[in-house]
Amino acid sequence: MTEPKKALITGITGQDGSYLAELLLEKGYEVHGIVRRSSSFNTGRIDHIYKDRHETGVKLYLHYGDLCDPTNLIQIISTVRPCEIYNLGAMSHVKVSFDMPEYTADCDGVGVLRMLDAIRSAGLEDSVKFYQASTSELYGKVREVPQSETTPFYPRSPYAVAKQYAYWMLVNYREAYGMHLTNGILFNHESPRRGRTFVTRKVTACVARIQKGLETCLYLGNIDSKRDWGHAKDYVEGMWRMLQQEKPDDYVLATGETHTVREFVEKAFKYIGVVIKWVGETGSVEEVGVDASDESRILVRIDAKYFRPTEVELLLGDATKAKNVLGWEATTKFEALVADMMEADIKKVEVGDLTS
Ligand code: NDP
Ligand code: GDR
Repeated sequence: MTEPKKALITGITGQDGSYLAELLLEKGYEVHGIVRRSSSFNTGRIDHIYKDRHETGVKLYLHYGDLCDPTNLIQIISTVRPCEIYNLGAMSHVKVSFDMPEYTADCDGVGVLRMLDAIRSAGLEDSVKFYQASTSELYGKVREVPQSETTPFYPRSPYAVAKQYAYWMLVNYREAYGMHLTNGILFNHESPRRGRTFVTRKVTACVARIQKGLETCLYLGNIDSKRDWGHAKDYVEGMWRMLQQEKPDDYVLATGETHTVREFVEKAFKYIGVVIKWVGETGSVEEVGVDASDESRILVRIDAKYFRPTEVELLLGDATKAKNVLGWEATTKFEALVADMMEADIKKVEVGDLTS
């Protein structure tokens, strides 16, 4: 009997890590994940597969570690000796990166260099295939639409600058040492497992709670920015396909559609039968409902706290290369994505899982 392929995932407890772990287990991989030590449980997104491991022999193993701890990374990679590594771990919140720029640089930038050097220290540079979670945030200030692998970068946040360092580290090590290193330049992708501080999930969770009378108003920042939103399940399939290629390369994954945050909010309310009527200038109080003077009908308000010092106004991806080379296409588009997230959050509210 042949040994199963071994994959190592950093960020396995996050949105993408959890879907990717499921996908690789389905494909018969032995999956190893790096988990940060936390004073409270942080494995909620993978508990279902970890429990299965005890009951049905699913091959999932977790290791404590951190991208800021090089000795620990060398130890894990040398011991596990994976053939594929998916580096999804990151301080992934763009707004928070303005509050924690140095930590973000350490984790999202230098952390990637630590992973690459840990592979070399373990003597695996000729055998490992490495996926780096690069991002459409690299494009930042609009210079070309749609954005593809050849669009120049102009990062607009400490997060994006750190990710740009990582991107170029991969390119450099690929050219310098011939390693199989691939950047997946992924546009926004969401799901019912999306963290609740990202705008899509913040909206769907809040709208579901408003429907049940648990909340009265949704507070948002810039509702005019545009994003190319896909479904995380589609995107982890794309990550895997990238590492099945004989040669490493960089690929954009995107839906090819762009929508404003405003449209996302409208669709989410429409899902619960509320038609939004926006009033006021952008950036002022927004109002919904029939009677504009009725305070209780104001379901969305703008709060300056959620604006970023520099914003990425427009993201729209061109995933033609991924389609041609990987045979990958986004299967879930905007309307279906909102519906999937709304359906899940309404269910969560019903069973008491979204109490705050
Ligand atoms: P999440 O924020 O849901 O998950 C991030 C993961 O990284 C979590 O498992 C988190 O652990 C872990 N992590 C955070 N800091 C460290 C650290 N210092 N050491 C080790 N692990 C750490 O992000 P997503 O799943 O949405 O995204 C996955 C990756 O893809 C990220 O790198 C993100 O920047 C990138 N990306 C995401 C896109 C998206 O739209 N989702 C688009 C493009 C790129 P814990 O659970 O303990 O917090
Ligand atoms: P983004 O996602 O910054 O694109 O990064 P996020 O959902 O945080 O913001 C999207 C847009 O919505 C606007 N916005 C708000 N955002 C948040 N979080 N909260 C609000 O209240 C709010 N109101 C308006 C933002 O200004 C922005 O324009 C995500 C992350 O997953 C990154 O890790 C990843 O690299 C990129 O997507 C691609």
